[in-house]
Amino acid sequence: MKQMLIAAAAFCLIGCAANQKQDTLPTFRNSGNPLITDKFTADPAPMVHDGTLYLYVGHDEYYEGQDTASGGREFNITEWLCYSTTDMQTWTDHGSILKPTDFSWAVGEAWASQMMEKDGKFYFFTTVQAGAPYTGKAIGVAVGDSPTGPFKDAIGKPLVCDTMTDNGPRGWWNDIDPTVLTDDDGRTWLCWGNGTCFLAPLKPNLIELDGEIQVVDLPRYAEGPWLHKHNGLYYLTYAGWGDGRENIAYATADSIQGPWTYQGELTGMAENSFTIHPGIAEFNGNWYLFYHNAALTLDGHKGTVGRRSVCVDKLEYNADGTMKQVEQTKKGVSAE
Ligand code: FUB
Repeated sequence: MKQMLIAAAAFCLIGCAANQKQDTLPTFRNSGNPLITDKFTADPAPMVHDGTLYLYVGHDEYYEGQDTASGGREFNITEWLCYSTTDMQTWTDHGSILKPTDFSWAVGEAWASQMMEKDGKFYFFTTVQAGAPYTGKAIGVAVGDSPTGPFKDAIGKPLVCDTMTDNGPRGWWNDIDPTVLTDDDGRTWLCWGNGTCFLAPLKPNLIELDGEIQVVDLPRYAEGPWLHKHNGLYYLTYAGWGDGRENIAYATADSIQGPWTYQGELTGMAENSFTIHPGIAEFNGNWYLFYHNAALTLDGHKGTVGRRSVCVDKLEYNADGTMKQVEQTKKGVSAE
């Protein structure tokens, strides 16, 4: 009896501490696009779990000299942030959940990611800049017991590194932007790539590849793939080449391994931004397209290549399964 009382008290203390933490986190109202207005944010990755939509983003940060930078120095992204909502209107800011340097083999660059839950564990697939002995961009996987962490490197090395893929048009920069989808047979697939779109199965443990890396041939493919499924159809949505800047395009297939049919553009180019990046989720009976533009000015710094802002608009389907073109709106999905 005494043991049961102690266990109940411990359970209550842990539960109360978690609730207290949740209650003291900052919140904000959705007032249209951009959704997050106190920081520059990019590469949105939504995950729905247990009635809550979690949104993972890279934290684009201004640094002295950024306005004159060129080459790879446009970006200064040193952490991933997490936000959550139960109604798309009130959002909780969970702050920083992981940094690239939490991977012992990485040196920086918190580029695009996606979170997936399996058997009560949360797997964060993400892009980083690898340090020696690896070269170039690489994909890591971190694991935690809750959607907001803490997370730790699951394997102590890259899941995908530069030597594992052919260097296509983007060379050492091509192993970026992971997206994951679990098929009806329980097999999870990893898709990624800049310049070339790669696809490979994962082992049930989600931390090892389980077969050959295939190349998916997609018209005007740039980067940022996002896999999802709707009414039995597979969708591969990605940043494509628009008119000198990126737009969002997509393809559909009856199987994750294709063949993929190009379905055209889902959006035009993003306001003021060279890049755009899709993240798609169904939540409370609606479908949403998250993306980023560079429309926000913060502390006197205008939006630009490396100072982007996450946005969200509704996503709708036609009767034949194709997606309706998404107009990038100022109102977004704000109720106000
Ligand atoms: O945020 C850095 C990179 O820009 C991402 O990995 C790409 O998808 C593009 O949005």
